[in-house]
Order: sequence, then C-alpha cells, then structure tokens
Amino acid sequence: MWAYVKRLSAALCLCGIIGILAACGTTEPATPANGGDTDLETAPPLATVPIEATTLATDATSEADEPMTETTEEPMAGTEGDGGATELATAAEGAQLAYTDTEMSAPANTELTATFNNESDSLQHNWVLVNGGLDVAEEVNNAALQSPPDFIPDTSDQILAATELLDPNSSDSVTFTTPDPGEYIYLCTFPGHFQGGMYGTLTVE
Ligand SMILES: [Cu+2]
Repeated sequence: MWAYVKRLSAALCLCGIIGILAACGTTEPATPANGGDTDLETAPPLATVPIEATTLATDATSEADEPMTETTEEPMAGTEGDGGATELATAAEGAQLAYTDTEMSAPANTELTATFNNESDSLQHNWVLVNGGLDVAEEVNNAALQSPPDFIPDTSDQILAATELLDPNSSDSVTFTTPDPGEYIYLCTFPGHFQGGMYGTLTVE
C-alpha cells in the first residue's frame, strides 16, 4: 500500500515535472512567438526595402536621365570639336597686352578660320601666326617694326596667317590651312605688344 502511494507520488511528481516541462514547452513556443516578434521586427526593414527599391528605381531613373544628358552633351562636344576643326577665336580685352586665349589647338593640314576680336577700348592689335616658335616670332616682330602702318612684314615664309591691324572694338577673320603637327606662336606685331607678353601658342595636332 505504501509502495503504491510512493509510486503515485512519483507519478504525480512526474506529472508535475511534465507539467513544468509542458509549461516550459508552452513557454518555449513563446520564444517562437518572440521569433514572430523578430519577424515583425524584420518586417519593417522588409517594408523599408521596397521603399529603398523604389528609391533605387528613382535613382535608376535619374541615372537613366544622366546618361541621356551625357549622351546629349557628347554630340555637342563633338560639334564643338567639329567647330574647333574649322574655327578658332580669341580676343584682347581692356588695356591688357594679352590674348584671352594663350593656348589654342587645331588639327593639322586643315582649312581653318581664325577670328580675333579686339575688345580693347583703346589699343590696336592684330593676330599673327608664325611658322615656328618664339625665335621666329621675335624675328617677325622685329621685321614688323619696319613695316608700318599695319606692322605685317613681307616675310610670307615666316607668317602662316595674319589678321588686319584692328582698331579698338573691331574684329577680323583669316582663313588658312594649318601646318604639320607642332607648336606655333601667334603674336601681336603692334610695336611693344609682343615684348609686353601679347602672344600665345597654337598646338597643331
Ligand atoms: Cu597688340
């Protein structure tokens, strides 16, 4: 009889333990419930992802626009390049003994029109491209002193192109065929201006 009670007690204990385990088991499912909470916590990021995806889609649209803009700019640059193939332009401003462009470039052996705008209000200038570097420019400039009133010396082999001597606020264009690749100096041959620094380099490529 006593033994039966002990077994019953043991059985009750087991039931209690099982009950506890069951309770634990019931508690554990609560963890998956927390896992569910984790899922819920994950859900907002998931909800954010579509927003980011939308943002990315918007960015993709923006990026799609940008290449189109670049594509639009490239032909324009190409047009400018084509323009550069046939035209050059520079100017002189105010009382400065200087061209606004001291470095220009052009393709070799190509017919090209150079335009010089004398935007000075007080000084006469010209644009003379010589067939060589600073040494040739100096020779042409010295010869120009003996060639008033336009200061263009009769040294056709040393001069590739020259505008007229321009009064203030006037312009002139000269069309010529560019030489072989190299660096060529252009200068203003009005007395004193070359020495004052009024020259630049045309790089022919
Ligand atoms: Cu000048």
